[in-house]
Amino acid sequence: RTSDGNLNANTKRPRLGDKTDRTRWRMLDERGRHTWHYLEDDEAVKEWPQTTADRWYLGLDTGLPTLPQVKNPLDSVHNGLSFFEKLQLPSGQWGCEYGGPMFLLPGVVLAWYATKTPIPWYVATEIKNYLVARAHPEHGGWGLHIEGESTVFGTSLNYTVLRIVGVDPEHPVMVKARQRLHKLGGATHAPHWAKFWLSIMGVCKWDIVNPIPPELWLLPDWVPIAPWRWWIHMRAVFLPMSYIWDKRWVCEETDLIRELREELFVEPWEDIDWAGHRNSICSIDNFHPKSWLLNTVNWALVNVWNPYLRTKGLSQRASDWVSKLTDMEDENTDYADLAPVSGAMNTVLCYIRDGPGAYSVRRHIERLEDGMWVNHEGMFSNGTNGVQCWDTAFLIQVATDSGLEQDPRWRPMLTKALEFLDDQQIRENCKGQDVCYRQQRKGAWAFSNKDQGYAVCDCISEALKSVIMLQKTPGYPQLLEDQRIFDAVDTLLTYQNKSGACSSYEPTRGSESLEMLNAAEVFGKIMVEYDYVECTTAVITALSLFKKHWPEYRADEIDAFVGRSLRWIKSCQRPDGAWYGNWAICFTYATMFALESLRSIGETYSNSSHAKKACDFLISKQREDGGWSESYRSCEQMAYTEHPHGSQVVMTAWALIGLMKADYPDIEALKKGIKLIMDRQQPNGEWKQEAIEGVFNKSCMISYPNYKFTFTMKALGMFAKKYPNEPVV
Ligand code: LAN
Repeated sequence: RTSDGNLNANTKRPRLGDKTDRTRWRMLDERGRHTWHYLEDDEAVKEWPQTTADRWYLGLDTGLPTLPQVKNPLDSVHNGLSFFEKLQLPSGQWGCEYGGPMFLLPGVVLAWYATKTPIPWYVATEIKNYLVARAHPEHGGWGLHIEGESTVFGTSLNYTVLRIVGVDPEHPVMVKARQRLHKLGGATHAPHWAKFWLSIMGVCKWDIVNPIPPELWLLPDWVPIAPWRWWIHMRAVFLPMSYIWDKRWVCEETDLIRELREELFVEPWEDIDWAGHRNSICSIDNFHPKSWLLNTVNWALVNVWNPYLRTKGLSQRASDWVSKLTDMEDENTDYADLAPVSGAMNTVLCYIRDGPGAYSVRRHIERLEDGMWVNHEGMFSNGTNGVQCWDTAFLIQVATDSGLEQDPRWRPMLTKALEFLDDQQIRENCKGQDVCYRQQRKGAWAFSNKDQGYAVCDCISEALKSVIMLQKTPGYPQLLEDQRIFDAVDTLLTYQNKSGACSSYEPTRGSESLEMLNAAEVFGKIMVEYDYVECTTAVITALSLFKKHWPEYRADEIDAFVGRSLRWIKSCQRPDGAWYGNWAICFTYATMFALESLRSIGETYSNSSHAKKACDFLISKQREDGGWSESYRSCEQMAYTEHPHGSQVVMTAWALIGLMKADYPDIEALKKGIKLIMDRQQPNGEWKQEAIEGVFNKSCMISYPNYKFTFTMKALGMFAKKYPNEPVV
């Protein structure tokens, strides 16, 4: 790292290159912690050679051989596994980029700026390249996510990032972005989170930010709006936000900041009525308009409470408590934090509180690296510090669903994957679990890794299924003794909602009406945990598999749990036969899960009206070429919408898996889809990236690049196992 600390606009900006030498980038995998390194020194390059995985992530030629021509779906799985095997990392998992949202990188870069963290030239250069590559081709600017139209949120923040890394305001991409931003109303029309970050920068004044009182954290637990009831990501984000808002902290003013004040607004900066723009928001950004209730509360907080009623004593107590909770979060995650959004904010909090150079600040800055990724376009921030446990569990299931777990060819790869899950199981509950409102997690798996350590019920379930299936296959090491399996089940059994369904990180703790206080504007369904078909199915299938092997353990509770969950799944089928998906796009994804749940109690096309209706729905969406093609618009509009780019392999795989789970009788329809997936496989066994696959909070899309391997192979493998003699090509 360079040592010229300050990034003052005219003096010490990072040196910005056109591009870096891609052959010098390396991804370091330390037991599932990823960090990217640029080797400037030729000796280092020799000592640490680039791996196939590095080259693949970076879009460089991997030199992997052309594989034997495939004659049937199982050959195709073998070729896919041969390719994917080359990407397995030393710790046993598959590293993966996890981009998509366009508001993550700004948090990280603005946190660097606020804390005067130097940005090495190669990082600055690749961030610039990424954002230039991702500017909206037609309108300029950036959206909420990579496929969305440009918004004030995306444009004001990413424009700022580009200026921080040293891009000239007269660069054509900047000129176009600025025009777009001004057309949309300028940064005064940004949503809450952008106003928050820009106020830290001193580009906006704090009066433009709707209140985020830390006092909320003093509410007793019984209060229906108390923060412990919120969805965990809201808690994690509003915690540091409230501390920083309370201090109205602003970083040191620089030339760059003064220039941004000229560039981001439509009106002269001195004339802006900051308080008057608290509620200004561009209509494209305004996915979830603030409710009348929230507007009233905000009005009262600004006009009555803050000037007349707020007391120093109470606000101090509140902010001390917030600070303590932040410390607990940092300690429980070794400063990795729940995700980069809150991680960046916690970094700023520690900088304000502990001062530059403090351990908390240094460790946060190191940990922010865990979320950064480099691909063929450049550098950006992932949605989490990786997808390690999740993707590893699915890869194991590719083998078990295809009947390949006994094949000695794949045993070393699968054993390594099992070793990774063994290493990553969370063995203890959090310190101060009840004080910091954390869910029991002993025996669980996180989505990413153990450092982050947040249990999610479907991540526990998928990992648990994978572990059980491999350990019950002769010849695999018994790495997890029974007690560790029971720990996972004990934790899973804490996850059921009253409805019978499961949510993500915790059972639902608050009412849906808390959505009236959703202040983020750009997301929907964000305030509390909801019932999710995907998560519920994962838990049902994990508990059912467990019960087959350990029929005695907590048997009655498991039966009751599974029964309630299944009733819930049936109850939320839509009249058209589909289920709405919350974590990937969209009806295709969720319907696959629901059909898997139905299958687990023997309900299929021929004997269940639910399964039949679901299959009919899926088949009605199959395209001429045999594939499926759902657009992210489905998630926003809650109605099935086709993707303009035509069939997608990942969606095709989801639909086929669902249909096969239901024993859908028309094999010709299945064969058409299988053929499409096989035809898209490259001669080296890989599949190419197509449209974005994942979603959260209804409006924001996120990439799951490994799905084009895991789900395609799973569909092909299931077909091969089910119809071993059926010719497809
Ligand atoms: C994720 C990623 C994984 C995902 C699944 C396991 C797939 C899902 O089945 C349950 C929910 C979960 C764990 C999930 C929740 C929300 C996350 C963490 C994300 C989509 C990745 C990024 C997103 C996070 C909220 C991004 C930060 C944005 C805020 C609004 C704070």
